[in-house]
Amino acid sequence: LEKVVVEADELKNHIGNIVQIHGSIYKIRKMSDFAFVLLRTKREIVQCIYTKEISEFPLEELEEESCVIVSAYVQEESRSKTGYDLKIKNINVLSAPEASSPIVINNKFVDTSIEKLLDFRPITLRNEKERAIFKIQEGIVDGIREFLKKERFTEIRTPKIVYAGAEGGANIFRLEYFGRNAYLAQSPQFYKQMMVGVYERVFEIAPVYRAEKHDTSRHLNEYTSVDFEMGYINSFEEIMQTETMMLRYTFQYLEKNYEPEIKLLKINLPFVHEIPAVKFTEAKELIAKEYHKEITDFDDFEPEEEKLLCRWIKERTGSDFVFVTGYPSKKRPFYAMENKENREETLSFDLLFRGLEITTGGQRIHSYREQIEKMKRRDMDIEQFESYLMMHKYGMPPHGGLGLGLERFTSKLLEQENVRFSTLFPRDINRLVP
Ligand code: AMO
Repeated sequence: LEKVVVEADELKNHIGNIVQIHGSIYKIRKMSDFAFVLLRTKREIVQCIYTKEISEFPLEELEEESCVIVSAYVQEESRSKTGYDLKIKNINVLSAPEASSPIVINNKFVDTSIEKLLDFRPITLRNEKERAIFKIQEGIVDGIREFLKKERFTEIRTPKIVYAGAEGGANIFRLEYFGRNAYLAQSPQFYKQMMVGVYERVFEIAPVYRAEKHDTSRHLNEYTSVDFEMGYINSFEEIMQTETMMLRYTFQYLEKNYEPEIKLLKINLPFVHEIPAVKFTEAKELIAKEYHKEITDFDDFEPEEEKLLCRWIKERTGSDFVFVTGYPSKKRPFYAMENKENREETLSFDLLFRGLEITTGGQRIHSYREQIEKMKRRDMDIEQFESYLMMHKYGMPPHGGLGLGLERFTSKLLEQENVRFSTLFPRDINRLVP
């Protein structure tokens, strides 16, 4: 019999052959006269069978989390889910662990606190479900990227060490840069706008930094921002339309390419048709009226209000998403374009998904004069922003875009309680290690 080196997803093509496949021993489950040896490969957990008749070594020699090359016979078996059994002939141990895992990682899920789950991240991620989360996240990014490229967006990479904050507020990390002040980018806002003047449509998927001092289930200090920016738009609604199509495309992409993970994590993929939109002020009043909630903050949503609005929309329309438009100017950064009819209001929006804000977007000011005027009204140091204002000064099309928080999006898709579950190695106010 010929011995071939195979990947897990090729096994079905090798019934009747002896194959070699490598991976880590995920779990050994002893039965009365044989044992299941589960092999963790790149994406699949492969079930192998140890039997005294075929296997040429004692089972006691095997240890969980050993890295091995398995030689096995792929035998047709109609009772098996896969249509075959993988009977182990021999195992070559390449590396054995020094100690056994301090946390049980090979059950259906890792049964521990979120702190331990994250403290032991390098190994807890080996759990089948834990690692599937980040395959889904990969699929989200691939789907988004494929969609945006199809729509003729150019992918860019912008600096994360910057000279000024783009989003305002106190949540900016400072650092010393060869004797000068520098910051960690809160967003690629300035740079993606500049690149609209170059490529018309651009996007970036990269880390950004927010010095959030609050320990909440939705705030990270480092997260992945999915940003796009497009020129020659007629209105900010065009950005919302593009995001709607992007989400629809991404869910289809996941459905097509991530079936095993969708099944394993029991993901409920939302159906995206048209996403309902409500104006900010109307949403505030609606929540107050429907849920007898007193409005305490007239300029922003409280987390509870985001949840209630989503609930209301879901019950009325069936949509898991809702756009909220016309956010108050004073809560939006200086680059946001205002509604000419009502200066208190911006031509911007947020997208809420299953109770949480996952996107902010809108139209930007493209006129140099208008931008300078607004900055003056805000008492900003115009000189400091000279390099940003260059694009306005030397010609810019009407444009707008958005930023979507990848971890928030993933965690809501997976209906998790905390954004950290969808962050490989979260950075929060208490966490820098691992
Ligand atoms: P904003 O500051 O609203 O907008 O951020 C956009 C999206 O990023 C996510 N997000 C976060 N995720 C995890 N932890 C955080 N601390 C955190 N902060 C924000 C959210 C949010 O909706 N430049 C604009 C976008 C634009 O207009 O293009 C911006 O950064 O999902």
